[in-house]
Amino acid sequence: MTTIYNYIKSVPVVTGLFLCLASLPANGGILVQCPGDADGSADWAGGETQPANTKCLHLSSGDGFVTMADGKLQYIFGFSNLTGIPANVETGTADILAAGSLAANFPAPPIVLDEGDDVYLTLTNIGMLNRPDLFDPHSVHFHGFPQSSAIFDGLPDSGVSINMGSSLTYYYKPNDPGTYMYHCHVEAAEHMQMGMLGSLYVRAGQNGETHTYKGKNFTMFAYNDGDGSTGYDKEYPIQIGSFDSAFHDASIDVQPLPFATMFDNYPMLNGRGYPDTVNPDPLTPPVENGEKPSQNESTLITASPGESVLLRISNLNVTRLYTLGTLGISMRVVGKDAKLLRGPDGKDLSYKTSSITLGGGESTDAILDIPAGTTPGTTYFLYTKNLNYLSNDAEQFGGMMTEIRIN
Ligand SMILES: [Cu+2]
Repeated sequence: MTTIYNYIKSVPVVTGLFLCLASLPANGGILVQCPGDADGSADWAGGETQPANTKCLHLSSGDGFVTMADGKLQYIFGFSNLTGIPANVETGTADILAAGSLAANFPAPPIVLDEGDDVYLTLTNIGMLNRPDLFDPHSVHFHGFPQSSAIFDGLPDSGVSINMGSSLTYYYKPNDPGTYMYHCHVEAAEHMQMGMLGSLYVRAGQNGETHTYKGKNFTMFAYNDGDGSTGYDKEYPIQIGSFDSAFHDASIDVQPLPFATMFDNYPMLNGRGYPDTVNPDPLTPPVENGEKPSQNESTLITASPGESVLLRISNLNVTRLYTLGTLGISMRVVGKDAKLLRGPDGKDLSYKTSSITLGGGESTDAILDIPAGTTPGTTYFLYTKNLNYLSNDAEQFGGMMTEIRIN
């Protein structure tokens, strides 16, 4: 008797497919693709060879908790870094699930690329342990990336998003240096309010050359300026963000989410309110995370007299614009939205200011030129000029502020 199965089996291509599936390792949907890396760790430790100009990264998406500066616990969705954990081996799935569960970071791990890199970024969707009723896919959207291919752009409408238990390796070729940002683009207003945001920047191809600007030699530059005018000694990614605690509480309590009344009461830099912003270490992790660190990015800026400090500032906040300002030292704005501030004829459009205003999705490259005669021990502040947001909910003298310490 000819069954459908026997019929299918008789087709050589389909038989081949069955054989292929049978030969896959028993590691479910987690497959990390990274040239030269055999074990799926997204690195080349243990004798593997890294191809030139190649970067790999393995991120998880899932849930977890962070602690606000006033002690309030907040439930979040977010990304964490799984790079270095072998995924494509017998124990890979168990190891990845253990590392990626309740591991959400806020902000997401910063992604640092070099112009011209071949970038392979694998996202594994672990799922939300505290919301087993949800089956949300997630994605990575490289915001402002000018050479995006639809399939790797993270928009669920025009590309793909990653279901729970699955992974996808995104490919990028960043040819334009500048300060970008990344976020999940699935149900963006919800997933971004919940914390799926991070810094991303592309270092300039001009790095390594020596250019002299105003009597100082530089080998690192924000952009391919040709004249050293975007040269810097140190760089700091700073992401503006803020949370509406009522929204996060409704999420963990499985209640309707208050989209129309979204009102952020925790203004932050790199996922912390002052004074947590100046803590150089990861914050003490909440026990609710199984004590996995979830707030790893300090915003303490330190510099020596005479140094030039590049602030790579981005805003991925959902609800409003924020103004960041300095007191006693000006910012030299050399780039906006990942573009060098130059006119079509090459005219220098950079400017000095003590305040910049960014809406969601905008970025600014600002250089602090610390005067050579600055007294060590001097502290400047970088803070929001929306003074009501210098707060951690009901607590004042906090919020969106950090220190620039001259040593
Ligand atoms: Cu998401």
